[in-house]
Amino acid sequence: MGKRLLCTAFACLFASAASADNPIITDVFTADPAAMVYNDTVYLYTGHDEAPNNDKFFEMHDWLAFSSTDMVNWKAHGPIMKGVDFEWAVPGFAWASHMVEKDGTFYFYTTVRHDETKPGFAIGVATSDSPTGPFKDAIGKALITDDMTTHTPNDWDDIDPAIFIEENGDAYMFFGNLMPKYVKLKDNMLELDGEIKTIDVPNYTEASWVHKKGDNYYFSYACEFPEKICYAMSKSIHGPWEYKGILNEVAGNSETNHQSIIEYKGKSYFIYHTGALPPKDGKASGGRFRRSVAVEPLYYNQDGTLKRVIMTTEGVQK
Ligand code: FUB
Repeated sequence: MGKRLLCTAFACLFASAASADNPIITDVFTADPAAMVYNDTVYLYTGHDEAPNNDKFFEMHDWLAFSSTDMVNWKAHGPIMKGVDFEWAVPGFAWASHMVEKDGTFYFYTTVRHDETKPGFAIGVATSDSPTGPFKDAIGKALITDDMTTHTPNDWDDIDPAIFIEENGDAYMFFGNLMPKYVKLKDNMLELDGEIKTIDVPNYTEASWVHKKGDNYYFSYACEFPEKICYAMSKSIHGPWEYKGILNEVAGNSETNHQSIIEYKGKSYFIYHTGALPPKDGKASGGRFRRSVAVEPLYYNQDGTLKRVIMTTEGVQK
């Protein structure tokens, strides 16, 4: 991982790469990236695609963590939690997640499928005192259940949490499918503080992410299907959001896309997934249910709008 095989006339050896090469992780399938910068290190959290082929559906049992100090070389920390560590969740649906730190505690918000007592998808929250876990269910029940979101009939309309914490400490959770939603969290980060509100942006599918640069708020999301990434801008976390267009086109060999946007050591990065891994060891190749995380630089225009991401196989440079 993060290493390039250098071949000379005499030998092949592993050496530190100047560029990361996409996908950045090649020994396991990784999806739905959520990156967090903490203590000068980038922590990357991913779902873990384990479907045996690209025919049926996702099979996702746990979440993985990786870290890097140069965005090129990535260290694997293994699984930080299994979906069924939420005792109320059914196996196989460890979908998209988001990590934030507040006052020394790491809060892991994530999508799972609830058991028959509250049918449909749900969002759980787990905590740890380390960014690499282990993480434990913090409240013993779901933070969001399907019956709390009735704007659309699909039972997966409450997936893909993304947290944004304002400079004054106010925290909001963005989430949704088909209808984007957000809700304020209480100071303890473990309870909702008020009603769930909807967001007015076009072509929303899922994968909400909010970041801020200067005094601009950016709401990016997977749009249409197969998914591109679109974005909107606002001067307030509460909107109104002004649609700005496509940020990233459909990613290779994957109907879904899911972005994470961070700033690290003065540069901006767009982290996403593709289906680009070739077959290995006689196993099925990457694809719609066997995805892999990739990283590109992200650039802003002078007026604060975002330049469209160019997907590459080289990835980012050191
Ligand atoms: O990985 C399962 C689901 O696919 C995620 O929750 C969505 O964002 C899409 O990537």
